[in-house]
Amino acid sequence: MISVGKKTGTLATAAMVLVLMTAPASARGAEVTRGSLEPFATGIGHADYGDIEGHATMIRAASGETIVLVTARGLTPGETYGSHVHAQACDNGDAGGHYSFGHAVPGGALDGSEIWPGPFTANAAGHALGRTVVGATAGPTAVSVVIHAPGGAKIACADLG
Ligand SMILES: [Cu+2]
Repeated sequence: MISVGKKTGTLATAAMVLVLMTAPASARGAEVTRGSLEPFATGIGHADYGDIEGHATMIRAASGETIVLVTARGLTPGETYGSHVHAQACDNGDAGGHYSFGHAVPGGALDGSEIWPGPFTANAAGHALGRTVVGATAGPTAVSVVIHAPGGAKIACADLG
C-alpha cells in the first residue's frame, strides 16, 4: 500500500489519478500542468537522494479548485517528507520559496495561503503519494513542486509545464 498521510482516503486519490490519466489537458475547462521529479544537484545533504524519480501534476479545475498530486520513488522507507508548491523553476535558485496565494484559502497550508501536497511517508518500497486540494485557482507563479528531506533540505523538484 502507498501511504497517503493524514488526509482523505485512497478511493478519492484513485479517482483523481484516473481522471488524470484519461482526461485531455483541456477537459471541462481544467488546466493541467505537470513535470518529472529530478533530484537537485548531488551535494552535501543531497547525496542519499540521487535516485528519486516521480511526477508532479497540478490541475486547475473548472470548479475553481486546485489539485496537486506527487508520486515519488527512491525514498527511504518509513521516512516522512515535506512537499510544497514553489514559486520559481527548479533551476532558478533551487525553486526559491513557497508559492503563496497571499491570503488564506480553503485547504491551504501553513496560514492557509500555501499549497502543500505533503507531508507524506514512504512505504516499505520507498514509494510515496502526496496530494492536496485547495479551494482556489493557483496563480501563474505556482511553477514547481519540491520534496524536502526530514530537516528541510530540498532534495527533488518538478517543473510544472
Ligand atoms: Cu518547499
